[in-house]
Amino acid sequence: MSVDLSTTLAGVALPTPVLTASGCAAAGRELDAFVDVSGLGAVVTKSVMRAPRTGRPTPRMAETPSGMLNSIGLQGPGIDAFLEHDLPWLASRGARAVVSIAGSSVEEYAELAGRLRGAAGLALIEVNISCPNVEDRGKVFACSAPAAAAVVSAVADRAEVPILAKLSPDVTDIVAIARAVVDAGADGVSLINTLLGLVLDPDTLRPVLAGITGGLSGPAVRPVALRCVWQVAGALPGVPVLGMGGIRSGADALQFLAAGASAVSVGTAVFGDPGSLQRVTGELEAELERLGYSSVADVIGVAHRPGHEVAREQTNEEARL
Ligand code: RRO
Repeated sequence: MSVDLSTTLAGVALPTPVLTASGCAAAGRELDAFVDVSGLGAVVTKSVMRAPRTGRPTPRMAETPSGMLNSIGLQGPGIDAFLEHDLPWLASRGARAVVSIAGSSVEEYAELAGRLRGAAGLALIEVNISCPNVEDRGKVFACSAPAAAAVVSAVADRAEVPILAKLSPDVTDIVAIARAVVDAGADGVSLINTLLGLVLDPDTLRPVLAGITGGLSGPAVRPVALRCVWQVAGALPGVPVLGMGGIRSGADALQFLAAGASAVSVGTAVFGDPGSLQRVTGELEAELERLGYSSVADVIGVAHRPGHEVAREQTNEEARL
């Protein structure tokens, strides 16, 4: 049996449901030495802002049990250099680009969406309204439904491609935020950004990160991410979801699809294993086959269907029980 891995995310056809995660593979160039980026579902680029940025001081990463904390602070080349060098390179490689944009005001997001009009290779825009590493926590648009909606509405007015709003798990009710961004014009949501965390040095008892707090990612956050996907997909059926948070195997990816994601991003796993995107894709195919699914489309959201039957045959051992 062969499995049809193709999927559709906010109306955009993708050959596989496994994408990079924003911030974990820059614009794909370095990753291309390990995996053919044109074979990925898409490359989700590091959030780009209007101007170049050096980001926060070092140290900017700290290891934690089953995860890591980052405090990069939106380092990037700025939209001019991105449009000149990064996006054309992805297009020349035949990769689909999901361009993540970030701003410090509604106007900056709108300008970025305008600058992306007509860009070759652009499949979707991911509107990053949930970076935890901004100096002013009051500027995390995704922590307020009206602020999130204002950004998304301005981007939707200017964008030529479907837009996904990337949300933060650090809220009381993620469904309320998801509903607000969809009502404001988002074509789907990306769930989730990192969780705000802190690590202290055991000897100095001072924060390890120069930026003090940072975003927690990796397997430690996976149940939180899966819960967010489950809640949003359950409350807003039909709203496309790109799921992410600690995925490092095909079995992990399958959980997100079953919870309602149409595609997934693999992020932190790439740092330790640059080949993980290809491995996760292969493992996902094997898992689908093992469970008797002939296509990714058939498994999306199945966890919400009471009494759904997994299609696979019982193993001999199970039959004996
Ligand atoms: O650059 C960062 O520090 C960063 C961003 Br923009 C984000 O969205 N999430 C994160 O964990 N780090």
